[in-house]
Amino acid sequence: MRARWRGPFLLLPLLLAGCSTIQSALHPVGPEASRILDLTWVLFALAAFVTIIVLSALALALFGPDRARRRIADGRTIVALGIVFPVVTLTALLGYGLWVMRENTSPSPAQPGLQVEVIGEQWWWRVHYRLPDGTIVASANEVRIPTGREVEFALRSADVIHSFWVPSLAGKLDMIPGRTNHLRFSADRPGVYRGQCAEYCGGAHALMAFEVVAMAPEDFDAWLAALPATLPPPAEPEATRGGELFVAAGCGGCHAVRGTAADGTTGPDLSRVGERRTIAAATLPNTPDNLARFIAEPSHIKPGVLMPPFTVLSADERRAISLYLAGLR
Ligand code: HEC
Ligand SMILES: [Cu+2]
Repeated sequence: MRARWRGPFLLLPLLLAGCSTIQSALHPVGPEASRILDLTWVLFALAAFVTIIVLSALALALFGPDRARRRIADGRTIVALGIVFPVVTLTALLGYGLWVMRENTSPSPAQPGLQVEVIGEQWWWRVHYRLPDGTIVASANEVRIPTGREVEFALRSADVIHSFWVPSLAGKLDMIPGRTNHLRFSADRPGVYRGQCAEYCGGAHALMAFEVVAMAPEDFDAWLAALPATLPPPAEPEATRGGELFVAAGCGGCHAVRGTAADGTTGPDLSRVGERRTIAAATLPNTPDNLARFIAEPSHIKPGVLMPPFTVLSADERRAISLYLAGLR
């Protein structure tokens, strides 16, 4: 292969990365995302049709016979194709687009299903589940939902504008300070669907992602019912020591673990951090090693992060804390 052709070929894997389906508006997994994909194809088809008409008219105007050129320059043609056609089609598309949006952004109907509040923070997601009895249970950076049931999201922001977007499940909706936006959607099949903040919100914006885990309804109900419970203290001595260090190091000033002295609310709730798939807003897989690395130098993993480094702790101490956290499940 000649050298100058090699560059573009080396870029191909980058394009193929776009074919992954975990975060793809082209692979909808629920009725809301399907409606948006339909809208996309209608817009695409119409845009292609208009492009063909415009290019044909251009070709005719440049190279066509005199009769055709006079036709195109005629006032009636210009009014029909230049004014009437765009006004009619754009009005119809606007109506269609508004209908698609209204369907899942209007507040819930009479019978509300599961309600989840998600609050965008620089640069992570605070999650509140509302239990059937009205209690609110905190979590972060991962939202679990039952399949086949509509979930109502109340979207807010704690600081600047963020945007909540899970392409496989629904359209994006901004999280605006001082206001609550509503979004409803459901997932057809169990799976993990990635979401990403879709509005630039400062330094670590690109590392502000989360995951929606759709579970079979029975599994979800059992999980939600067990969520508020206090976990038994860890069995291993190293994890027990980690729990003591967690409090002693002051982690509890910013993080809460239900049933312990740690009740801070500045950072993500860590009551069940051990069962989450990722840490630091879907930046790293959740393993004890990664937890220990993150605790030492969070800003090496996530530049700009609002958690201070804990290099004052020894490697053994960080390991003990990471084992304690990994066991919170
Ligand atoms: C000054 C407040 C503050 C203190 C003190 C603090 N953290 Fe954090 N922590 C944060 C913030 C803010 C985040 C969110 C970072 C992000 O993802 O942008 C965070 C994130 C985390 C996460 C990832 C959570 C998740 O859901 O992804 C872990 C684990 C964690 N902290 C552990 C600790 C431990 C252990 C300590 C004590 C050694 C500690 N933190 C002390 C503020 C703090
Ligand atoms: Cu953002």
